[in-house]
Amino acid sequence: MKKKLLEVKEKALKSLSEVNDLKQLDDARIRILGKKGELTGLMKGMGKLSKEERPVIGQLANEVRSAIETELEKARKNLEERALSHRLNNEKIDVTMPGRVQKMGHRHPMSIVIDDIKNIFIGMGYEIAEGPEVEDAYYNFTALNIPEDHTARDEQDTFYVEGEGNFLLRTQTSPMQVRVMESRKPPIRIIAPGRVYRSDEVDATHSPIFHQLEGLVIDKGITMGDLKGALEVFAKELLGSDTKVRFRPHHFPFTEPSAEMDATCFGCGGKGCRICKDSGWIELLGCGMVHPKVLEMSGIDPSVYSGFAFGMGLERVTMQKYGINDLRLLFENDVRFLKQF
Ligand code: 2U9
Repeated sequence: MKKKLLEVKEKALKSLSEVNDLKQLDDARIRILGKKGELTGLMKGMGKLSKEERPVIGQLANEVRSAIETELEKARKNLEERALSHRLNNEKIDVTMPGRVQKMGHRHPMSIVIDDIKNIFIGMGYEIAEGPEVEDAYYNFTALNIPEDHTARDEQDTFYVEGEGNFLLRTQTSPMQVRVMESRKPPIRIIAPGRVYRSDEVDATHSPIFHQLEGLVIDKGITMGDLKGALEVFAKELLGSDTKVRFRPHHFPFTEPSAEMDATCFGCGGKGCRICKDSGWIELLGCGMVHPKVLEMSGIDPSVYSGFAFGMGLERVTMQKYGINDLRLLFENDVRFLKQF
């Protein structure tokens, strides 16, 4: 047994000194120390030894094993160092090769318009309020004075979320303003930009996802005069200082009175052109004085405070500003389209 052990050791050390790569080293390890390896086989036979022999041979077997393991480790280090220096010698970097040109990205036209509008309102002292796109129907409809039987609540128009509660993908950014009214005392002066969702088929003017920007101002003594002043300044900053605005009566459940605001066309200055379909005016936004019931529901006393609100569809503003005639172009992210702005 002793002789056999010493033979295995000698053979093992010899074959380890001859290995040329990591694969050969691994093969040798398995051949010697593996489950069916030479040393393992010998050690399994130790059970047959006498009581006296067992500890002596056992110790020798351990010494042999540890000598082989030390040698294995040494050989592995050697081979790894050899492999590294081989790579360092052969993989030289050719510093004369031309670099890879990184293609520059480009801001999306919607991002440009959203940032422009945000900056105009920040300049007038408004804060930006952002919030959840999955909303409670209370914030999206009820708190905005939208009746239970209103068509906007219909499943044909709104994406409801299955499960407990009455959750939906917000159809407007107004629930954000309700959240701000509930959580803060006036004066409030905010804009809420963001993605909104309506169950619509896709075509040149409709998409189930689009972007809105709404605003809300609440304080003591806010009047329709404040609304007109703020929105006229906004239109002049966005479309040019020669821009004029006009207000037409309208109806929204959350504002009373309500109006739509048109601006003189930035394409022709009001003379009539392709952009304004020869009318000289472009429809820019909806607006109105916040309905007293809406204030009251969010805990603001309408006998002390009043406010105005407005809302615009950002795709439409972007398409008008850049003369884009198909909404789908804004969602396709085709670089040939994007790099034009
Ligand atoms: C609260 C109270 C009132 C937000 C408003 C509009 C008028 C409006 C449309 C423009 C084009 C939506 O994207 S669009 O289809 N919006 O005309 N939005 S007033 O009024 C509010 C909001 C929140 C608490």
